[in-house]
Amino acid sequence: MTILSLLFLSVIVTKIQFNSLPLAFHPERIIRPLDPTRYKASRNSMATDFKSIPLIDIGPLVSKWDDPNIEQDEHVAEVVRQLDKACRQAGFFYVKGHGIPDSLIKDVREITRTFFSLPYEEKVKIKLSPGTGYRGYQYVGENITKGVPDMHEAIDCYREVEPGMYGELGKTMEGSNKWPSNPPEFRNMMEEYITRCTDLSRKIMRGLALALGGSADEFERRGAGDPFWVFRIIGYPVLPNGSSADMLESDIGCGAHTDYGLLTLVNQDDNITALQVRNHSGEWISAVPIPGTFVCNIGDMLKILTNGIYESTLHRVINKSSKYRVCVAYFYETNYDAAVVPMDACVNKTGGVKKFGEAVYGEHLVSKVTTNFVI
Ligand SMILES: O=C(O)CCC(=O)C(=O)O
Repeated sequence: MTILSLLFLSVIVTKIQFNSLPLAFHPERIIRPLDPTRYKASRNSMATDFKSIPLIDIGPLVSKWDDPNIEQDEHVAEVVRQLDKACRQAGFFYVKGHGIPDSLIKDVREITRTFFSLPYEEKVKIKLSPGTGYRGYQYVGENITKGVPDMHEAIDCYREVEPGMYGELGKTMEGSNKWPSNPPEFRNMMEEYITRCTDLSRKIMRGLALALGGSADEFERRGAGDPFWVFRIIGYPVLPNGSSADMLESDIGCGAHTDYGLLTLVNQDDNITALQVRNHSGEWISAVPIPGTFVCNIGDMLKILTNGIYESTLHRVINKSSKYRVCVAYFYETNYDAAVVPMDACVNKTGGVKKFGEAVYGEHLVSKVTTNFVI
């Protein structure tokens, strides 16, 4: 066991640990009033003045991810070095050599386009509401970012939460996904895709664990061994002001935000540039589509764990094109009930002061989800 392993042990408190102690010892961790401002310190993305987003061939990591001698492989070491640099400088990177078939990546986008082209009455059959655990279809403008309606429609999905699974902490998110029956193959295809994205994310997280000086399966053993996931199937309509230089705030497809968890995999249309990432100077850098790749980015939980060494960078989406844009975003998270604090090793590397307080992932998610919708 490495020194970092021991440090991880002390910083991520999982459900098993909660359950092994009487609730009275730490009731504030389980039943705490939700306070969206508590994580404010993790907002203000800084990153560097990057002008472009790096592309990393993660092939060696994908093929060696479960090799017990992975740490000795020089090709993996090069991937790890590039991942580390990208996460420090931009919090964003593209990956190729990821092993998910190109045909599946494209089919997922095509079936999404087919679903969103259906009449409203058909789409609304799987309507999102608090009663569905915030799962299902949301119409254009229903999702709100910082008080402004987002110009997109979407199907939101989450890993299933069974009744009582996480007590009070899980109540808001209890439910199973609302899949459309039209197109008929939608559910099977998306479920296969989610499984593959979960596997791929685990592999990339192994690379990041190595980059931080831990053992490859560090995150799995210390708070992300039973990862929660979020999955958003998104469509951005063509906007009336789309081609004009002065777009209105109300024309933004998805307002500036950071992601909640550890790692996001974005599967975007090949021919429309719409995703933008903010650098340290406040410039918006376009994540121009690179066919066959995923755009990956770091979420708030990884920023907290690394005491800000890795960035959860602000990003937004503006579809200025004359085409309907599709994006399928998979979010790999910690365990639902993981209590995340900066890792001692990262605190030591950043001047010895913890920049963030504890964040219980499930609370963080619920505080965002319950303020995200006009419903
Ligand atoms: O549409 C995209 O490219 C990204 C969407 C996104 O940032 C999100 O859903 O959090």
